[in-house]
Amino acid sequence: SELEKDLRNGLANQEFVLHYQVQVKVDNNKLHEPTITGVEALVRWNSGSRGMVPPAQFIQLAEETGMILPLGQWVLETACAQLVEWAKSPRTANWTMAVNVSASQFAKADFVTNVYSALEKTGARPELLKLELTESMLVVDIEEIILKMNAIRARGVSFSLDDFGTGYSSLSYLKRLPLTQLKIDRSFVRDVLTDPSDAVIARTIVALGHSLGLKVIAEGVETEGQRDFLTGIGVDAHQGYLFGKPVGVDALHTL
Ligand code: G
Ligand code: G
Ligand code: MN
Ligand code: NA
Repeated sequence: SELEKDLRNGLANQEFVLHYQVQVKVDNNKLHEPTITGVEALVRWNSGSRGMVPPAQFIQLAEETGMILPLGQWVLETACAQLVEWAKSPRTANWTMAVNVSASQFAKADFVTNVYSALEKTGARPELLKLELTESMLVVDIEEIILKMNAIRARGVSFSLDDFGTGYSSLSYLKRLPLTQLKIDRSFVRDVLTDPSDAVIARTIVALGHSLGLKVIAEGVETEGQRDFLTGIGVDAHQGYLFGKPVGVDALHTL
């Protein structure tokens, strides 16, 4: 297709950029003074002919055509290079970097070495890199998945389970995966103040995560009410428009 051709050229012509959205820690006694602890990298396609294309319009095609592999590696290396850049300044030196990993990228036999390679090529501190997986990619060959995750964990890289609560998650699998964080999907956050079921789901995810020794982050936090409620039920970290939209690296430093 035309889009596929453009995507291929876009990769060759370095038309992709990363935007970053802050992740914060909120102290119950200082609700208005969140501390930035890191960011999530979100890819954007700055296409010559199409303008700024959001990932919803090209990630699926990139998956279907295999282009997600070079694109995903570019994202990983660029995010790691940004960590090294941030290491130079005290304000940003300890920021973590969350990177979304697609199913086909993770499924590749060389995924583990690709992660090592991004770290070695850039010199980024592995402890600052956090890979976001989704439940849907963790259903096939769980033993193989655990081996891969353990190999990456052994280098110090951590794992967050993205969109948690929306997919199929067996609790027995969840217990065995070397995760460090659960990310409450924003569909539960949106109406958490008005829909009692969403409030119960959010509380349950926090309890489940904590009982498994995991941190819990909420995404899609847009209002102070949501922030205060989520902080109150023990959420460890927040991400959402209330704290900052995904922005280019320069705009990030003026937040
Ligand atoms: O802002 P937002 O439109 O950035 O992202 C939409 C979706 O695209 C999200 O589900 C997000 O996980 C996904 N996405 C964003 N960046 C990347 C990336 O670098 N790799 C993969 N696989 N998915 C991404
Ligand atoms: O699926 P993933 O969690 O990787 O996606 C991140 C997506 O969520 C991006 O599309 C990003 O733009 C979007 N996003 C981030 N914060 C908010 C928010 O506060 N509200 C809404 N509606 N979307 C958000
Ligand atoms: Mn994500
Ligand atoms: Na998500």
